[in-house]
Formats: sequence, structure tokens, C-alpha cells
Amino acid sequence: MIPDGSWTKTGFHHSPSPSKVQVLDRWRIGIVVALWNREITEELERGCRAVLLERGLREDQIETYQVPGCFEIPVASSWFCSLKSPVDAVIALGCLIKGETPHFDLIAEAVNRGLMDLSLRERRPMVNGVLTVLDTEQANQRLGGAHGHKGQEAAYTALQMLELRSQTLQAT
Ligand code: DLZ
Repeated sequence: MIPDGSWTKTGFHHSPSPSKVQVLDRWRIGIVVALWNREITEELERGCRAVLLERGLREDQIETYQVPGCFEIPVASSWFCSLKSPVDAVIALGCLIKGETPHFDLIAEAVNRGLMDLSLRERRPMVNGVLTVLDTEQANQRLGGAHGHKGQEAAYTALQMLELRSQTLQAT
């Protein structure tokens, strides 16, 4: 079983209370995964899906779009929102490596801004699981190493946001 969180050198990586999240069978989650730095992003997606399935989502509640690089993540995320039956949350997964990417900061900023704008416009969570690292070693530390597993954490974040949304809908 994937733990709710674990202590590492840099703190607790985490889900504050994922085991309390009540997963609903009507939830649908879209994953957008960038293929640039593919070995890394495949592991992000693997960890992300593993958590979603373990917490009770079915395969048919999760759909993945693959995009060439991180820059394409926001537009593909918006496509998930304009489906006939839009997803309830999007999880964006990618890896920007500063040493290999002269316009690293521009792409990182564009992805952040794109996801935040979309999230507020569509009023649904767009979880940012894009690694911004200096090199592949730093990326690996975030794939189950000293800095936790960012794919798993992104899944926990989406579930917690959907749970919160369910509660706020009940309260209105
Ligand atoms: C061009 C580029 C570079 C240099 N580095 C990365 C990277 O580290 N991670 C990533 O996801 N994408 C990279 N890209 C591709 C851009 O995100 C984008 O796909 C292209 O600029 C085409 O729009």
C-alpha cells in the first residue's frame, strides 16, 4: 500500500489526510503528461495513477492526454474542460530541466500561469505536478527519493481538492 506520507530529509511528503478522502464513483480526472524528459514523466504518471487507483478510482475515471512538452500542458488541460462531460480535475505532469532549457523560466511561468488561469476560469482544480529542476538527479530525488514522489503527491492533491469541492457543494 502506498503510504499517506513519509518523513524525509526535507520534511514530510505528504498527503495531509488522504485516507479520509471519500472517493466518489462519478469523479473523473484528466492527466496531461508531457513527453519531453519522458523517462521522468512516465514515472510521474505511474506514481500518480497508482495512488488514484489505490484510493478507489476506477481506470475508466482516469484519462491521459500526452503532449510534446510542458508548454503544451495548459491548452491540453483546457480541452479536458471542454469535453461534453468535462473532467472534475486535471493533473499536469512534466519535467523542466534548467540546464537543458534556455527558456526554462519562461516555460515554467507560462505553465504556472496557464494552469492557474484555467483553474479559476473553469472553477476546478488544475494540479501542478511539473518538476522544475536543475538536473536529472534532482528530478530522481522527486520520484521516490529524498524529496518524495511528486506524481503521487499530485494525485493526493487532486483527491483532497475534489473532496473539499464535494463538501462545499453540499454546504451551498
Ligand atoms: C524546447 C524544450 C526544452 C528545451 N526543454 C524542455 C524541457 O526541459 N521540458 C519540457 O517539458 N519541454 C521542453 N521543451 C519543449 C517545450 O515545452 C515545447 O514543447 C516546445 O517549445 C514546443 O512548443
